[in-house]
Order: sequence, then structure tokens, then C-alpha cells
Amino acid sequence: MSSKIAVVGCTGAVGIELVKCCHARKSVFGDAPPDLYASARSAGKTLDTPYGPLTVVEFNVETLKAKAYDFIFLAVSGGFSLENAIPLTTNASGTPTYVIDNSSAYRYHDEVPLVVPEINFDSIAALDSKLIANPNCTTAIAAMALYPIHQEFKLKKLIVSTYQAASGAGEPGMQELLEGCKAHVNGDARPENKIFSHPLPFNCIPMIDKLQENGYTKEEMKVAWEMKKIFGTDDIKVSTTAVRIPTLRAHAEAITLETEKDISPQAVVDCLKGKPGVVVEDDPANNVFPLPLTCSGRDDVSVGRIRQSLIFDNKGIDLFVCGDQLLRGAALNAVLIAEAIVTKK
Ligand code: 2RA
Repeated sequence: MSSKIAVVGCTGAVGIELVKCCHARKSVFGDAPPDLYASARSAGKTLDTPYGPLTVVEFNVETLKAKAYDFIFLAVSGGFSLENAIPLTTNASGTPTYVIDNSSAYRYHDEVPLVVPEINFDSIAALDSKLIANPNCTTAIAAMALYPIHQEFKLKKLIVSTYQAASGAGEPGMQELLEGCKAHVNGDARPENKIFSHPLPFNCIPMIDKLQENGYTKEEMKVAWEMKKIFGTDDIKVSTTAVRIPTLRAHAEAITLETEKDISPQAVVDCLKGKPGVVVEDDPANNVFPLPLTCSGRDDVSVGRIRQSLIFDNKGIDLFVCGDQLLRGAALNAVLIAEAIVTKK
């Protein structure tokens, strides 16, 4: 049986990847393409998709409720989600509609599961919720590598430094980086910046999202808040510095971790071996390690540069993680949630 799927916010970078991820899982969802919704500005446009050309329809909550979708993916602003996500979980036929929201609107609501399917899929049933929050990209990518380590060695502390791609600011962010790079090589040392707070080409910007009262940014606090909710523990201390760098679509993160039990680089390699969604690429002598370039367009999160911590000794590890921001950090994670709902029903 095929699933009825809608993608709301289909013209953005995440929306486009959502459609591609659904197509890549036609064996799970069936051959029918998702219905595509966006604002009035994009309605009537035709998008080239792996299903062929598809026309964008203007979003209207009643239209979607009447269609009784199995899954609605939201790749929209937090304000839009706050207004529409809950109404969309009920439909005219009375069948369940799962709404999977990529915004941060409901991530910290106790009654809404925040899900990385390989880690806490069971929280959906436990909370009996049709609204499911997709984590922030930085958290989702790190969580894939860290959860198996947490299960085996119990994490106590994480120090995370991020190297975040322009795609975190959507298609306009990627365009600003590309155009700015062209302007820069043509002699403009300070190309125009509208999306980012400073020009991104040949630069890095140590501030992503709004400043919080404690001096951290919201992007940095999201890693702490979300990791705890996904892992189901308040016992892990997380401190993050989030930095935007001039890469296009894969986030990288240098992580120092402290564990309760003894840990070694080989034990981490053994622990991550065969875990779904994670690959170890760690042969630094031959220049093999995770790179934004090689991780772009790939489903798996890559882990490398695994070494014993010089601070936490035999209870600590330093490692480097990299993952496609638009895939594992957004669209793929959302579609894998839907896939798990279909296959585990
Ligand atoms: C960023 N975390 O990279 C955001 C996107 N979700 O800006």
C-alpha cells in the first residue's frame, strides 16, 4: 500500500531534498509523488523532481485536512508550524496524519517527541503523538555518532565546536556564498551579505542564531537541549561553539567527550562499526577523515580523527564528525521517521 504524502515548503532547500528522499524510498512509500505545497508566491510553479515535473499548490490548512494524508512534512518557519502543525494532525477521514516538523517550534514541548529514528523512535508511541519534531541539523549529525558511544561508555561531558555550512541558512544562504565567492575572486574583498551577519567567503562567523542571556547562541544551546531530550537524560553536560564557515552543505563538528567508563580509540571504532547511518573514515596517515566535500549528498554521517583525549585521558576521546546538513540534518531524518512508522506499524 502506498502512503499519501504532502511536502509543505517544497521550494526551499530542505523541501527539495524531502521530495528526493521520498523518491529514493519508493519501495516503502509507493510510486505516487508527494503533493507539493508552498506560499501563494510559489503556487503554480513547476518543479523538476525525480518523479518528473510537479506543480506547486498554495498551502491551505483545510485543503490538506480534506486530503487525509498519512504524512505531512513541514519545511517552514517556526511561526508557520506553531499555527498549523497541530491542526494538520487531524483530517477529514479520521485516519492518523503524522506531521513531521523541521522547525524548532515544538522541539522543546514535553508532549512532542523529538526524534532521530535510529535512537528514540519509541518516543513517538510513548508520547502517543502525531506531531513529531525533527532535530536541529547540528544535533542530529552529532547524535548519530555519539549515541552508540553513550550506550556503551556513558557520556558525561561534551565540548562541541561546529563548522557549519551555508545550507543551514537555506538556498539563499548557499546562493550568497556562491555569489560572494565569485565577487571575491573578482576583486571584491567584502562581498555583499544579506543572509549572514558578515560576508562568509574566505571568512568564518562565530555566531549562529540569536544570542541568549547566558552568552551562548540559540544554535549552541540547541545542541545541549536537544541531545538531552533525544538521549533521554539530563546527565550529559554540553558546551558548544557554533561557527558558520564557507562550505556549501555539510556540517562538521569537532567533539571532545568525557565518559564514565574507560574508552579508547579502538573501542570507539568497534562500537560504531555496523551502526546504521554511521561510517568510520579514520586513516589520517593516508589523509582519510570526514570532509564536508565527501559527505555532501551522502546519507551517512562520517566519523574520524578518533584519538585519546589529552584532557580526560582514558575516559575521554576527541573525534571529528561530518554529515550532510540537508539530509541527515533535516530531510533524510524526517523521511526516515516516516519510513520507520510505515515499516514498524
Ligand atoms: C544552521 N542549524 O546551520 C541551522 C539550520 N537548521 O544555521
